[in-house]
Amino acid sequence: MFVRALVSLSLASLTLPAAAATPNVVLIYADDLGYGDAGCYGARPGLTPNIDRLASQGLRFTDAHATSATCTPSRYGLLTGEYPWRREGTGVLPGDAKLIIEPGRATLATVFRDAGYRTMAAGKWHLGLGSGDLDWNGRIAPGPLEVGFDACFIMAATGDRVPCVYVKDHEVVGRDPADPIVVRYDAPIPGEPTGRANPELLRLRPSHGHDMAIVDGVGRIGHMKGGAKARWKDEAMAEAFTAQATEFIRRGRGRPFFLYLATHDIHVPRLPAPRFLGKSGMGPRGDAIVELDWTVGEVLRAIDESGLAADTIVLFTSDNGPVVDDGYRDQAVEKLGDHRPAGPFRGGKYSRFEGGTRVPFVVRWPGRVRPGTSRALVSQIDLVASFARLVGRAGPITTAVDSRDHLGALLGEDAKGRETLVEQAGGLAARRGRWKFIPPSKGPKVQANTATETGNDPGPQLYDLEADPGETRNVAADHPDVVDRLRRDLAEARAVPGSM
Ligand code: NG6
Ligand code: CA
Repeated sequence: MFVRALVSLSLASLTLPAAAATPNVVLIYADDLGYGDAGCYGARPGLTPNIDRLASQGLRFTDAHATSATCTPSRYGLLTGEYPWRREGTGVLPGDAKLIIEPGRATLATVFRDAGYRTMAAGKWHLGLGSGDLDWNGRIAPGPLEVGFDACFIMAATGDRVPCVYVKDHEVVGRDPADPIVVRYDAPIPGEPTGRANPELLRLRPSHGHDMAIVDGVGRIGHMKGGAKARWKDEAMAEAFTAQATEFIRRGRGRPFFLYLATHDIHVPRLPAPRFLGKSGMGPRGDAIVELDWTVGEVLRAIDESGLAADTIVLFTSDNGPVVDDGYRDQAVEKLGDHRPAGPFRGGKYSRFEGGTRVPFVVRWPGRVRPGTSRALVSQIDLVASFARLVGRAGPITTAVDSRDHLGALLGEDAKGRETLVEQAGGLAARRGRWKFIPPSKGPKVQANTATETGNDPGPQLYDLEADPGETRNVAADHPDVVDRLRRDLAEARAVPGSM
């Protein structure tokens, strides 16, 4: 295994850029966007013109993965280069969770910052803030600024979790000492209405959960009081994050920059700006895709108008696969039509089938990355090590234990990418080339609320993704040797960080 790692390293270094390069890097991280949700991945033409343009000018990957099938673990893996399942407490976090990345640890952001880049996080954070018992009315730290970002404009967790306020650097935006913010997840706040007790106050009804605090007529997860002036408007959120991102880009020339733009779209609650309503013909879920595409267009415009296109890598991807009903009655199921959010793949968000982690992934770097399609197996876990090489960082990042340098694959110089990969949705699954293995597991085969096929099965599952991308035929019984190989792969990965 060690030898294998050495061989792949030396092969990769054949494709090194001649000198360390310092292009700007803009990482657009969509939320819950499935493999099939963009036009360039099979959605109806015209739905996502900007994402499609990005893909036509760049390299579109067909076997790219988030580390996990939900948000917090994928973001943890992407930023630290350590598989989240090695750590307790990396599951979907409540909005009052403490920061789960240790300050001082190397991250994707410190890789760029240490190389002299300006760095910024805009959008969804969902990795916790503070060190426990955070006072939302005071200094909010540690957070993005303590793990490598020079600046941030974020929401703490998700659009459907309190607190429903933005945090800029170390402070809630628009906080008012006369109207202090209180956040609790353990119990309701006396005197505050809840979605459960006061459904008449809701403008968007839940289908499951989402019946605690009511903020702007929408039931959320968790309870909150105060901060009336600081509360976000859901319909203006994409605009708010996009404005922060484009302003950061337009500050432009001089030092190179790294922008991590983690959109709220297309997570629930799906409340896009009024001008996008009805644009997709698929209800608010589709309209949120149109809004996401608008964000991508604005980012590209800022880059192009600043004359930075040739010096800027734009990487567009998503944190996990798609979900249709994620807890609000927003017509997503009724209006889906023949749209297939996960494309040809089975499962979606929360699933160990491919739909859970296989996501859109596009790299544009004009003049450097030849436009086209890549079938290389790539993962967001490798961004830390790959970008570390790009910016010429010396020596390995010892804490990014699972991150490997696959810059060659990301730039289209290596058609193969990873040999193996671990996928996570609660439990783990393994990939080796065309093969996909899901070990036996208890638990429901279908998560009822979201109608997700989880991948759970009491027996071992093996799929040949080349012959059967939709994971419809379990061939474990026909290939005991392959099952054995992938079972050992998983056992090694658990025991030896970086082995897979
Ligand atoms: C679930 C929420 C779902 C979504 C998800 C996290 C309920 C019933 N469901 O618990 O709506 O918020 O967590 O999504 O509360 S993620 O993309 O941030 O991982
Ligand atoms: Ca997500």
